[in-house]
Amino acid sequence: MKFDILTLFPDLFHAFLQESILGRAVKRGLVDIKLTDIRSFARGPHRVTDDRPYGGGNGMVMKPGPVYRALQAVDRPKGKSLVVLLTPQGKTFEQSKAWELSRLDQLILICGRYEGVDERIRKGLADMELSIGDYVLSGGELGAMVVIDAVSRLLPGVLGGENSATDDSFEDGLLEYPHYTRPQVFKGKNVPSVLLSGDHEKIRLWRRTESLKRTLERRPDLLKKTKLKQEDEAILTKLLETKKSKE
Ligand code: 9D3
Repeated sequence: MKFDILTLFPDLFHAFLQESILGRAVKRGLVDIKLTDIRSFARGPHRVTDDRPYGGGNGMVMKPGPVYRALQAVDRPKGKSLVVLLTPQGKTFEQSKAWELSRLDQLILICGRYEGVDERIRKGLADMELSIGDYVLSGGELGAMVVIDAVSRLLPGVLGGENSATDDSFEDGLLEYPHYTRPQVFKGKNVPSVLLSGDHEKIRLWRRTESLKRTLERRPDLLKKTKLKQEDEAILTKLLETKKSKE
């Protein structure tokens, strides 16, 4: 898969792109990432990329011209390609969208800066607008990194085990169960004995119960979205009963 990043701050990406999993994927030719510096498409001796908003008001607006020309300079080989604008007004990026994007041949990410981008970029050039959540960032760069990270690890061969990605939290709509590794006792705290029992069915049930318990406590919104199996429904009913009797 080819990622193209259009940004005013290409240097922000260098360490990220060399990071272990992604860096290895690039070296193995599974992903190809190209940075385009929007400023190099700006005109005039000062290469200005922002300007004052028509109608007045605070803050600056990203000029459409440099972004337009940067996008035109992006190589678009045959295949499925999409232009995504990272903006606080976009739909919130989530795992289902990561899967959707992972089926593309090319993902072109435009990172907004300043108070916002000229509306004609948004409407004319972008196929989709994405936000990464309800908090204020300084620009779209961190958003682009989040999208690249989440999408690239879903591509075949990028993670070690082929199934690694589908085992993750959110893939079945629940939070993960607690994990433990050695030592068996740490600062006086023991590993739950069921995990040492060797009883795989008991361990599976314990983990499923802990997953449901956590999701119920911390992210009840996820439970509403996900279709639960009959076993999960039974566990959940029990959990809700014990919860009630504690109140
Ligand atoms: C004062 C109104 N703000 C809109 C919510 C202005 C504003 C804040 C932050 C305008 C641009 C930005 C820069 N942020 C992004 O470009 C951005 C972003 C974000 O701020 N939060 C979550 N996801 C994203 S993706 C791009």
